[in-house]
Amino acid sequence: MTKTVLTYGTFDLFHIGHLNVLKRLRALGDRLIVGVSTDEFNAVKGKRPIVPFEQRIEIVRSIKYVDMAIPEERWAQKREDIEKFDVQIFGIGEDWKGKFDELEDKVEVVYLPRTSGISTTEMKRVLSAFDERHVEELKRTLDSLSQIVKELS
Ligand code: C2G
Repeated sequence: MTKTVLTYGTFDLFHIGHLNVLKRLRALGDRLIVGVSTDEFNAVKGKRPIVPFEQRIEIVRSIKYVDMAIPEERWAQKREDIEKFDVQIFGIGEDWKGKFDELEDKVEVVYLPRTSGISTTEMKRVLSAFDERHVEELKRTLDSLSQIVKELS
């Protein structure tokens, strides 16, 4: 019998942490189905991805460990997807530990260790340093510094 693994995520600014968890999940079964959160559903989750949904799902679909990518639109869709795709294992990173135990009446629920040292949130924080306002601030500081240097010399 084909063992089907199911997971969900936003996969914004796709990085090695995303790749590792997909690779590990695929190794648990014969096929991996990935639900990619739509931009509307991310708004519900309080997230605003940088990369639009259409591009994120295309990237996930192109990962060799992924056999199928579907839109994730609601919290409640997990149970429907488990039925629809005849899923045996639900897996996700340990940052969700315990959050999906209620699915254990249907499937084996697995929480995998996260890849340390990389996160989309951190990447977005670093990128925000380059936004307009910060650059303007930087410019002003440099201008006043060069003014001081001029006055001192
Ligand atoms: N991940 C990881 N290591 C990292 C970063 C992320 O293993 N350094 C894993 C997460 O644990 C998750 C997957 O990568 O299993 C996707 O992470 P996100 O895109 O942040 O997913 P999230 O927005 O938390 O969506 O219904 C569940 C949600 O859709 C999960």
